[in-house]
Amino acid sequence: MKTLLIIDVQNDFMPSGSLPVPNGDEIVPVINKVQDKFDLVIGTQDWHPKDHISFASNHEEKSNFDVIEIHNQPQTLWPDHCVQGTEGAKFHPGLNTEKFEAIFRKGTDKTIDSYSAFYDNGHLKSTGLTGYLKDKEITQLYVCGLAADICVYFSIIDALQEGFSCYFIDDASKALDAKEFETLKKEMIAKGIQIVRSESL
Ligand code: VGL
Ligand code: ZN
Repeated sequence: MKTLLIIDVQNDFMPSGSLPVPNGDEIVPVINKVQDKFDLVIGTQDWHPKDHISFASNHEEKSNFDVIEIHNQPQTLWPDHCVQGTEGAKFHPGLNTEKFEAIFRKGTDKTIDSYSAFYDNGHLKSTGLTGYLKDKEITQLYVCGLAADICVYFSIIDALQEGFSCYFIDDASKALDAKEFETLKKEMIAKGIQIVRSESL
């Protein structure tokens, strides 16, 4: 079954949101169009409680984008975003979600961040996505969404480690830091992830 995993196409990651990804809204029509090429479509949502550890507002004397250490790992402190139940956490209103068979929510534990759709950043707890896909005997995964250099990147690296063949849809994704993402893209290619464009699907 040809499977598409759409990462975090949510209002707060749009140009008018609280953690804007440059041109993030441009991928919405591209994602709507490619969904027809897939037998199984799954979405994810970043879904934080208000007191989430990744929000700078929950740390005294810290600013947005400061980096601190949590569980022996660097943690960027973000503006409040994708708070459970808020407008910012909703999918972009133009995103077609009719074909979504399942939605996996992540970042729900206030004590740890979760960039990947598969595991939290400490790789302590699984979201259940691997089991869900393996039950369906999925072996290949196409991944796209926001942000290419954060949640899409960590999801695809975990997917590879879980044994899936991975395809990154370049024009259906946008990065927070496009320049930094060029380096990560080279790393993805070196690891065996294929970079594809939506027209070729
Ligand atoms: C994301 C930063 C913080 C993402 C989520 O979806 O890429 N980035 N939380
Ligand atoms: Zn987040």
